[in-house]
Order: sequence, then C-alpha cells, then structure tokens
Amino acid sequence: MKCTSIYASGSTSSGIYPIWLKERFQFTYVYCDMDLVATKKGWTTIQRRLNGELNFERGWDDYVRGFGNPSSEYWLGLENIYRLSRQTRFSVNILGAINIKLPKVGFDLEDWDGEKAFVQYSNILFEQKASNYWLKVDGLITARKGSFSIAPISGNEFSTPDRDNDNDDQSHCAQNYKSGWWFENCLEANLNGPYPKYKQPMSWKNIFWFGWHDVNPKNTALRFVSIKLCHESVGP
Ligand SMILES: [Ca+2]
Repeated sequence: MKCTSIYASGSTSSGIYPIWLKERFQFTYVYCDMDLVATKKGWTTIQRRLNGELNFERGWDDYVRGFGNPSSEYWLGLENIYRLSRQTRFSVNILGAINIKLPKVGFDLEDWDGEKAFVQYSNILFEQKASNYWLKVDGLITARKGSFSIAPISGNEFSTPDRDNDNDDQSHCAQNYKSGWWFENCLEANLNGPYPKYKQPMSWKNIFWFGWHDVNPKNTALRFVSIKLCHESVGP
C-alpha cells in the first residue's frame, strides 16, 4: 500500500500509516497527507520540518537510513525514497520494454508570515546508491510566475557534510550549508538546511528555496516544509 492507495481505499484522514516497500520486503511508517483536497490523492511524506527539534546536519549513513519520527520531523531515508519512487505499476509494452510510471513530487512550503506555496513537478528521476542517489526533478505543474520555473534539483548526486558529491570543485557545499542535499554548485534549494529562527529572512544559510520573494516580497524564512510523492496508479 502507498498513501495514494490508502486514500483510494477510503482512509481520507491525514496521519501515520504503514506502507509496504515492495523491493525491500518490509513495512515502514510514513505520514500520509490526505488534506491536499484539490489533488484528490494521498501523498506520501518523505521529509518534514515543522519546529526545528530534529537536527538535519548529519552524515551519509543517517541520510541513507533515515532519521526522525513520522509524527513530527523526519527524513525517510534515501534507500526508502529510491524504492518508493520506483514502486508504481510496471507496464510492458508490445516490444517487451518495461515502462516505469514515475510519481509526482510536491514541495509544501510555508514561511513565518504564513505565506504558502505548494509546488508540484510531474517527474522525478532517481538513481540508486551506486550513483549516490542522483536525482532530477522537472516538469513544473503548479503554475507560478518567475523563478519557480527553475527546477529545485536539476540532476545532482546527494552530498552530506562527510561526503562531497557536488559539482563545485572549490567547496564542499553540504559542509558549508550544513545539510544533506542534492547540491550542485551549490544550490537552488536546501530544504534540509538549518532551521531558521522566528521571522528571520530566508538565506542560503537556512532552509532555502530559490525565488521565494515571488511568493513573499519580504522573503521571510520557511517555518514549515515537506516533500511528498504521489503515485498515480492504484495498486499495492
Ligand atoms: Ca565539492
């Protein structure tokens, strides 16, 4: 079961549910967001920040395994996220090729002034451990003007403070920005960055999203962020 299937089966309240990770042959608990009413789907939360109580400045092994608690702040773990991103209905076409239907990805963002945005992309491409969990997000769905058309992750390997896989030869982005993320050169977004203080302005030094001033000209720091996947196909 995924949150989408749980929603389709009639459980339409947001909360913690066990989901089956088919390729790992195990259950894991996640927060299913059923309140994005307009989408009429359940969204599987893979990351959530809401009060700053959990330290996100962690090493590679923690980011691979996951940390935190789905009832509060957490990171589901790169291996789980990778498996989950592939857990959609496989279809075989007439030539025998296997198509994998990729999930949508949504970024839920809210700042200290209460300004919000939900940014959806139609595609995430995710690679496994051997490729350092390379990720690319594209296909903006949610219509927003200006800088929101820039993809937050344009095809980068994952880096942590103890693992430099970024594209910047001069610096170690994950160490400088104190998080694990798909840094490039260095960042368009950093949703695992240090949790900001009340009404601090957004900067590269805290939770960062490029172009937030298009939503709030005061560019106030984000107090709530969450990353979710939505699987279109119904099925286990
Ligand atoms: Ca580097």
